[in-house]
Amino acid sequence: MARAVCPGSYDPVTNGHLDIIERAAKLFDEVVVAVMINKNKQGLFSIAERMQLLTEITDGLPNVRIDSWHGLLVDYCRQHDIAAIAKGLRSVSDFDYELQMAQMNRELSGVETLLMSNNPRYGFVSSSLVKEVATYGGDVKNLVPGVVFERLTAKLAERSS
Ligand code: COD
Repeated sequence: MARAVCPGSYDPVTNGHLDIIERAAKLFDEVVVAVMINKNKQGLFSIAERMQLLTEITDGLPNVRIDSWHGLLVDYCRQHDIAAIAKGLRSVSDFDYELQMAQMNRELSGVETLLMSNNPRYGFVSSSLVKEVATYGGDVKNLVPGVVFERLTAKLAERSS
């Protein structure tokens, strides 16, 4: 079985992420979307909330499952018999960083990385920009799945009250 992992912080998942997950799901028998836990970084959404959002938006993709992991991505790949990491590329700056990680991951474990060109519609979209724009009242409705928009709006309202 050909398995891939789509790793990320997903705080929160955006339409750019979803596009990559959907396309990876067409290429592999199974795709695991792994929410990587960074204990030094306080997110807006908890790991459980990010996983719940990912579960809801990938409901229609039967070969996609959601998991979380703390530690090296290559250790997750080894433990789960995953041969490929699937990621999206937005820009030249993404490329430099992603190439470095791809080479390190291959050196450490032999796991290959598939870098997929982003959907140009979402080339400027990142979780951090979405959060910043939404915090100041900007409209991010077209940049994230509907359920993410609802929870993001609710969370920001809760925080400011
Ligand atoms: N369009 C297309 N793709 C996108 C978009 C978009 N608009 N936005 C994001 N992506 C893709 C990118 O491929 C990105 O890599 C991925 O989605 C995840 O994005 P984020 O922002 O949710 O997550 P990051 O960038 O914080 O994730 C970094 C990782 C957690 C994947 C990385 O740090 C990691 O693998 N950490 C685990 C520890 C480890 O193994 N470290 C050594 C690495 S060599």
